[in-house]
Amino acid sequence: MATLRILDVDGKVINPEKEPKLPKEELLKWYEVMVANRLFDEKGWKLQRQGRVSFHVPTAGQEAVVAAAAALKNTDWIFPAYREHACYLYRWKDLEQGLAELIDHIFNNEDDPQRGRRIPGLYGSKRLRFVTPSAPIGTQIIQAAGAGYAAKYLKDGNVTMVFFGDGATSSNDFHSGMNFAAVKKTPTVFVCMNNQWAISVPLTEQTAAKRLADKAIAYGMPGIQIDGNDVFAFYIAVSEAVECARRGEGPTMIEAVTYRLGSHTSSDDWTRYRSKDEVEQWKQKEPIRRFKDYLLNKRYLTEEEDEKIWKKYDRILNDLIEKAEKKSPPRLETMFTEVYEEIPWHLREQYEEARRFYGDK
Ligand SMILES: Cc1ncc(C[n+]2csc(CCOP(=O)(O)OP(=O)(O)O)c2C)c(N)n1
Ligand SMILES: [Mg+2]
Repeated sequence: MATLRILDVDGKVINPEKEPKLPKEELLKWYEVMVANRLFDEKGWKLQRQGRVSFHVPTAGQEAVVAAAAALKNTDWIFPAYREHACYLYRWKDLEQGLAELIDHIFNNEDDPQRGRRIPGLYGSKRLRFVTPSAPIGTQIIQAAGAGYAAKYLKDGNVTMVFFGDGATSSNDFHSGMNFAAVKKTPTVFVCMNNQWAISVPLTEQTAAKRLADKAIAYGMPGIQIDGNDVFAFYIAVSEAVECARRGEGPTMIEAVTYRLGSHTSSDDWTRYRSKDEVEQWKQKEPIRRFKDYLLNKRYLTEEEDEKIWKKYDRILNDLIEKAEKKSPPRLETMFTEVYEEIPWHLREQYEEARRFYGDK
């Protein structure tokens, strides 16, 4: 099967019968999320290098994923890995508020919803049904299969969508999750963000398969490969998989072929294991410029309006950073009170000891 692509690298529609018919406002919302995500990434990287935040997870090059969230209902569950910020931001009615929460989170300040207990980048929101990921690779795959099974049992009509990387396809949880979901026909959409690398391990060392999407065959579910830098391929593939899941026909695996333009995290340096040429070539195919060209061709956007969007989010993010940096760290007690519903005795002892040591902060 051919790779699904609707927008080519110049933003031209090459598959017109598949071009989604969506209102201009919706498409501009995707675009604003993508721009805000890219700027957040650039600023987050610099903040980490300046020692102002502790860690950063780059997302540049993978922003087309926004369209996957757009193909869901708000009651569907998203189980992200750690580069799906665009899906998280899309779920906010007010994008600025979403950015504010993300910025408070990376500063691990008192308004960070996770109160500093998570690595910056591994965040979630119960309200938005965007599940906090765990660090061990692949964990979210079995969680999404299980939550899909629960949705089927409850007949609540919801779908679970899970994101994981090419590296995660080598985890036991990939096998368990895919197999369970296919056997139980759970309403789950498996999205493999194949960005070609698992830290410094290239795809060729991860699998001998021609395409990761082919792995779906062994589990008895449909597998489709898409251009993961094409917002429309994302939207159409996820919409079809979601419809199939809601009809009770079970899960689908989507392999989104994309590229991580930055380093794995702020603890990594990509120049140590891949060529500048390779990165340059992928930059030509990156999703934001492609989508922008489409919007310009459609006359949904002008160059001047585009410039205004970038400037707007640059200013918004700078203001949020300034505010977030001035906020206090989470109160000491939140480390103990927000983990279990009732504090177990051993944590209470540790809390008392911490209070004696640090005072009542
Ligand atoms: C079980 C497990 N093994 C190893 C690691 C260390 N580790 C963190 S991210 C990562 C690479 C994951 O690559 P991929 O799944 O392709 O996702 P990407 O980072 O490319 O988005 C590894 C090996 C881990 N977190 N958990
Ligand atoms: Mg990867």
